[in-house]
Amino acid sequence: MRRPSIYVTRPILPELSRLRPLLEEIWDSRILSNGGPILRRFESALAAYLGVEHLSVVNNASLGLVLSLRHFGINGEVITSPFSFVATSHAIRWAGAEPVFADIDEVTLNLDPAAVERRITDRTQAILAVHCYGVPCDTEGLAAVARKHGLRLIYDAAHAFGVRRNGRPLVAEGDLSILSFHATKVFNTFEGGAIVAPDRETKLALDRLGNYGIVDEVTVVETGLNTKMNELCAAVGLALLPQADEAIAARTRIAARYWEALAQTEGLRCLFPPAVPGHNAYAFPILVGESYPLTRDGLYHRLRAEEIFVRRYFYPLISDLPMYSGLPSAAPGDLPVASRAADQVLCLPLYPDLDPVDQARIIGIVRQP
Ligand code: T4K
Repeated sequence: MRRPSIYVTRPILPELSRLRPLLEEIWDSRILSNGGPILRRFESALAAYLGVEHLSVVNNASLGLVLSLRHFGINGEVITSPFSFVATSHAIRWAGAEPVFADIDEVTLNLDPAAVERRITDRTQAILAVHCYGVPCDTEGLAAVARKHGLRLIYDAAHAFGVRRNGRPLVAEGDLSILSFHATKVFNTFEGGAIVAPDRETKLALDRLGNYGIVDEVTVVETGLNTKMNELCAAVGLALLPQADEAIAARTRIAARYWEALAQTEGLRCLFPPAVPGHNAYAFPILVGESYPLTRDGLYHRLRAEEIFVRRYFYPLISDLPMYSGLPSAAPGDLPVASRAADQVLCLPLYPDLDPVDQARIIGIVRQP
């Protein structure tokens, strides 16, 4: 019998019994968008879940990033990680600013504060750091650099849903943090995201900028954008929130199985132990080193031949893509850690209902390719 394909991730979906009454409410009210009642309830429930006071839900993280940069009027240089999904740098360009790439730390694969500091010029206005795979950045180190040089510190927290450190939500760090609720994420609203803001004033300013800059029927005060989440997506979010803890717990169990089975494999480095308290097990990245029997791409193709669709998140480096590779900061020789990580990384399938039999098969192949 042909085995079904296995993907790197699969979305969780809300119980239909929880979603149905919300759909009926939408059908009754015919309020589909523009800060509707379900969106407002979702925002409150989400803030409570994340342990923050103020946030603005948006229609995706990419626009959330653009909106955040525009909110601070950032149009100069923004220091960022080349080891991320391309949306991070694209958002900088769409905001009217220019990405400047700095190298990452060997252990966390997130921006190295010392490398960031070396990239600062008199045009630098902000740092856009990424908590890659939900692993926290060196937030103290980055905050110190930002403070010393008067820079905004914004976090692309697309992967960091629910991550807590020392009991504190990671998304409370920095000036703003942007979450993604795309289908591929730990928590999803089909498409969506949120910006965590430090106070109500900032939240309301973000909401206005994301609603075309409209104040009232006759007053438009700025060149805004449309970043509103519709009621259907908000309903999915509201109905799914009660399942978030169990989803993270299930991911953590699966990550733990990978760790136990693979951590000692010659030539592989599993990026982080799964039992780090407060982590969300966003992904299970491995680095394929020289003493492994196959190259990273060899293992990628070996698994694909079995219809196991692992992914090379994040290869190629953003700085190697044609629209960025000409930038002075994109020279691979200046980004040695990021370049090596991009050449070695492979993300194994990880999602709450990954079948243990399938996982055992994946582990078997990775251990003996
Ligand atoms: N910053 C960072 C650091 C990010 O990682 C992302 C997004 C963003 C910003 C921007 O967030 P959003 O603007 O999207 O809110 C995916 C996602 O499209 C993207 O959201 C995500 N990061 C990135 C890491 O991955 P692809 O092109 O690799 O996705 P795709 O369609 O190949 O999907 C991967 C696998 O997921 C599929 O093989 C099967 C599964 N899948 C996917 C979808 C869309 C499903 O089972 N159901 C689905 O509906 O980019």
